[in-house]
Amino acid sequence: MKEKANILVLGTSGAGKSTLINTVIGQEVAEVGKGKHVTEKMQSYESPDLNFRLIDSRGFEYSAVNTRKAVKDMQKWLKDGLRDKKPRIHMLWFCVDATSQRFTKQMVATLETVKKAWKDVPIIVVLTKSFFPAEDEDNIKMVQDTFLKFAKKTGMPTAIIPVLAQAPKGHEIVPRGIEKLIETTEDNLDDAIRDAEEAVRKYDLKYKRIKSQILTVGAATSGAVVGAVPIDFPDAVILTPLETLLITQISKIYQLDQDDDYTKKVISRIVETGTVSMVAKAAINKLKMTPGIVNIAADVLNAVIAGAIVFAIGESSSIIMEKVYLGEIEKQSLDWIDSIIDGKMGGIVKKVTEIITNKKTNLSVKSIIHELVKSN
Ligand SMILES: Nc1nc2c(ncn2[C@@H]2O[C@H](COP(=O)(O)OP(=O)(O)OP(=O)(O)O)[C@@H](O)[C@H]2O)c(=O)[nH]1
Ligand SMILES: [Mg+2]
Repeated sequence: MKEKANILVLGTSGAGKSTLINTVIGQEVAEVGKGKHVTEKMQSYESPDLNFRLIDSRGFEYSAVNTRKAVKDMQKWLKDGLRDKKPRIHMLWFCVDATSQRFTKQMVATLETVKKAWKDVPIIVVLTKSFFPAEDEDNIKMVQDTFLKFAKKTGMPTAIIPVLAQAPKGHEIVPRGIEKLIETTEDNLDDAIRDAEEAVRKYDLKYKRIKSQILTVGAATSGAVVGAVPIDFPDAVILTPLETLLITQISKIYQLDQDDDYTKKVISRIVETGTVSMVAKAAINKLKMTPGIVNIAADVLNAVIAGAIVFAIGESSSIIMEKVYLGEIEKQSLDWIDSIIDGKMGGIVKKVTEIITNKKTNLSVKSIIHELVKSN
């Protein structure tokens, strides 16, 4: 049997999330309240007839504090799903109370915050409590307009569906829209599952990149680098132990097998190229001859150069290890490693030259690395 998709049901407090879930599931599974804040915890519900599970959530807007907590919880759910720490979310149902006839900038902002870790997660907007079909058109337009006007990072919803989950007592009005909601959801599930797969892959790479960068910045600004001066470039070997450690740590982030011969070869090639690279030497010589550089104290300049080299090595390692991790490499030759390092090294030295020439005050390894991170 196919694995069920997971749908996170969001919306303001009392919008009718739990009522909707009960109707879709076909049983009174989720607790429903009367304008009170009923659903405290997130819980998931399923039916053998559906290819998706519904996860009920705590509503927004009950109070500012609660909203913040609810948003944080949901943001975390989505993110943990991308990291396979929690069930993966494939779609959002965003419930908007049609009787309130308002869908605000604030609601879009809240939604965007929830989606931060995965901004392209598909959304279906459910216009709950759509008692009157005559109002559908206006309500749909209101939601569309608000998205168009205020959604900065979020695209348009996959669909906007008016739903009445439960007939009001003593009225002729009958439930509607549930079939269409289920059908639209099921029709979009395959795409949603594929997109989630891709989002998980991207998130994993981004996470690894960030972790590597944190290590790289730490190494580039460490006392060991600053203390490695004066460094005459041919003697850059002084940096080797620090670089080897950094590269090894980065290879661990990319889960490379430390006992594997290929991993060992890759690591030593990065150290070799990174410390004795002709490109690096040429770039640094050029940097040292840049007009204005003479005004900088030799030890500061050397520390900055050493920091920039370590930074370039760390950043290249991350790119290189990512390729190894993804298997996007040719194993016969290691020349591809050199071109990545040379490219990075050249780019970074150029950037450092720019920074130094534009800003001659307060030059330090920290400020340079900070600028490099920003421009990267
Ligand atoms: N008649 C009718 N009432 C509805 C419908 N949907 C929600 N309600 C009513 O609206 C109120 C709130 O509904 P809930 O389903 O508890 O709303 P919720 O979004 O889960 O609320 P919280 O869990 O507090 O965030 C209840 O009194 C429901 O009976 C509907 O389709 N028809
Ligand atoms: Mg509820």
